[in-house]
Amino acid sequence: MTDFFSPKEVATAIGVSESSLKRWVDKGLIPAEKTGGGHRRMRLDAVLKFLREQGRALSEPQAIGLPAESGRRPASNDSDHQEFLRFLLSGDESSARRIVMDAFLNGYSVAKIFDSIIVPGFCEIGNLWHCGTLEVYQERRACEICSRVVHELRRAVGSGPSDGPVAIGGTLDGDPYTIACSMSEVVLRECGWRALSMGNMLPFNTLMKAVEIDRPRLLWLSVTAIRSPEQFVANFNVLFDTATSLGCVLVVGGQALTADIRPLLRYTTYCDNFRHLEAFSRTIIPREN
Ligand code: B12
Repeated sequence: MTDFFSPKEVATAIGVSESSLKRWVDKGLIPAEKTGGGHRRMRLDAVLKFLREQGRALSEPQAIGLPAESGRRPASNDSDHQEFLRFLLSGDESSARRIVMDAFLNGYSVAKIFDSIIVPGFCEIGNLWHCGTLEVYQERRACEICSRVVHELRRAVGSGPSDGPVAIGGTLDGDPYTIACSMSEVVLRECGWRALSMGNMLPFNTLMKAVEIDRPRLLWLSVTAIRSPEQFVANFNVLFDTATSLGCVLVVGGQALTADIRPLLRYTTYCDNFRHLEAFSRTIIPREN
């Protein structure tokens, strides 16, 4: 799906005339680029930013690739995570997407969406699985849907300023968990970082190389499973020393970093949710706008 839309498509989505839309573009309310033939084209993230700032409802969200029924502005609320969970469990992907995109259009930061809607859902999935009341396929399908929803938010926040500081991250060898890692990338992108996840199961040596070659300002690690605690602690601390000697901060989070293991590790900051990451990352670079 393209990330660029014509004035006609955006006007249809919002339910205004194409000429009004073009006027807004020409006034600079929605940044647009011009094609070789001189036609205005708007990026999805620019359109969504405009909608969030103006509090505008959508009448035909599909025209810009959003789920049907999204953007009709029911206020997001405390029961969203229960509904989101219900849709995850029944495999209703478009309704799950709608809950999340509505929260985004209602002005929630991606960190708030993750902490208040998606993470509680997965915590409950873990409980249901533990009690044996959930089929394995439901858990796996929920992970698939979640990955696509997180990817959609990644498109929605855009790629950030091309001169933003670089952040890289991943999960370590023996750790197959991908969701928190991808979420960290999107949170940092929304905060103006050029963040790029390197994926999961990364051996320490290759992470060290990535830090030496890419010279990020921030390295994030999500740690949900640890294979051998002694080896983990030793390697982790070498990684910290290497990263900080190159001017990089090390931000960590994850269920496996328990109160027992954390005192043995060196890191710049530990976050137990994404709003912590959002707040910490903004102490390093100023807020955009
Ligand atoms: C999805 C899932 C899986 C999937 C993951 C798929 C994928 N693509 O990622 C798969 C199928 C791989 C899996 C496998 C297993 N799983 Co599992 N899994 C889960 C589940 C349901 C969700 C985890 C998740 O991703 N949540 C979403 C993320 C975003 O939330 P989070 O991890 O809580 O992270 C939060 C913070 O820690 C923090 N955070 C995390 N990382 C970072 C990083 C940064 C930088 C920041 C800022 C913040 C941050 O932010 C989040 C918000 O608060 C949990 C249930 C639960 N309660 O978490 C069980 C759970 C973690 N799994 C469990 C188990 C037992 C297993 C298996 C052993 C099952 C089995 N018998 O095979 C295997 C082990 C795999 C391994 N090699 O280690 C147990 C772990 C129990 C324990 N403490 O030992 C849990 C808790 C389920 C349960 N209730 O029993 N699992």
